[in-house]
Amino acid sequence: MIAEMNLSAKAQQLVDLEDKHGAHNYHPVPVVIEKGLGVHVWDVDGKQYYDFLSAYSAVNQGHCHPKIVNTLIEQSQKLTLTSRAFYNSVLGEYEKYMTGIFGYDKLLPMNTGAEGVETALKLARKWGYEKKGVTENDAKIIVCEGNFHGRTISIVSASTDTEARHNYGPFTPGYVTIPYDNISALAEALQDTNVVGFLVEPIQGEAGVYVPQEGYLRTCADMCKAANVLFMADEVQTGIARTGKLLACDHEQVKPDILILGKALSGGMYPVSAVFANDDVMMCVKPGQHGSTYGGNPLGCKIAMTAMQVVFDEKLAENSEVLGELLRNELKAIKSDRITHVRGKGLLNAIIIKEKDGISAWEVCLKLAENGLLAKPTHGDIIRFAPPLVITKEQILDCVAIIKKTMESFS
Ligand code: IF1
Repeated sequence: MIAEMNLSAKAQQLVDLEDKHGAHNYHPVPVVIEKGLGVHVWDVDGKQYYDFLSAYSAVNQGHCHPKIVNTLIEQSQKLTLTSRAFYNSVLGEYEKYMTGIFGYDKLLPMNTGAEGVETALKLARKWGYEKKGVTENDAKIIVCEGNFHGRTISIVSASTDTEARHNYGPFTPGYVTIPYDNISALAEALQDTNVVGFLVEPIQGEAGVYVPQEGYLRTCADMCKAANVLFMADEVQTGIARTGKLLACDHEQVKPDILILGKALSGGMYPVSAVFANDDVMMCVKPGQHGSTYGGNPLGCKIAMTAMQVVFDEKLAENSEVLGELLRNELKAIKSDRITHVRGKGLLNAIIIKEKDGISAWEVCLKLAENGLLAKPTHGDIIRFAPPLVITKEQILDCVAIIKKTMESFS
């Protein structure tokens, strides 16, 4: 068993520095990254890697995309933050651009994914009381087992992951938890007239890239509509071309009542998240009832507009669809009794590793890193493969060769 990797003195020193002065809320793969460009990153010793995590799908446009960097430089020399106490010259243009792309009346700007989800939860409750007529404090929101929506108290209150919840109580009430990818459980939960929203990931990321059965999202959305319940899609990870369409909901022509985006909305350059809804829902929130100091700042807005333009100009959704298919086919063709399953959509993929002779997903990831490809294990036996969407066919095949060689080194 390979417990740790041999780090250079320089890398070890940087690891020790984090270890000594930073909270121990992560267990990173022992690689110290210094530089990134496109699909590649380099560590402090100059070793080059393919990035197969893409900061959990935040850098879909590739590391340090020159156009996005340029926008960052230009806008940061002009105006970065005004707060929402005043109007700024970029926000309106940004809201028009984004609502035009995604087809909603309004956008509410926030910064992180978790804030976007919090905003959606608050919106759903407000709509429930003010439009649906639910008695105050009785609103319920349906969530799924195995969900990941962020780290705030109200969001971990909706989580079923003991690690994420343990000793963080008391929790926010008002959730109904049902199994993911289960239509009859949703039908039953929707019987409760106090339910105001159903919050769901189109593909469960943290659960291990769990792709629901075809038609699940369509059926859920239709059922929510019939029950006068808001269908709320957390596309923080699946959105912005990751799964082969601009939104994962687009695979089933579903338009959520509330759409949450984050991560790749800014191409990994700056924290930008956004919540979309039509007026019937969004106009429930009045001045003073919600907000954020940085939300809607001109720097983030400009960056996000360029990041979206890159997605369209470089046809990243199309590339993700085609190369995702290729990647899965090539992974399935690798003959290794250690890989028990390959799944995913577009370039959001995972392989399941059967632990054998002390070799688990962690050891496989260490070996992949040694061979020049960075990926992160989840749940002990799953490895996510999600490269930046700017990757080429040749690079995908090169990566498949690295993965194949790595698996062969264990047999
Ligand atoms: C970490 C996971 C991925 C998300 C969805 C909201 C958020 C996330 C669907 C919150 C964030 C991240 C956070 C990151 C690990 C990562 C993750 F493994 F934990 F589940 F991507 F798969 N909705 N996901 O996936 O967004 O507030 O972080 O901006 O280190 O916690 P955030």
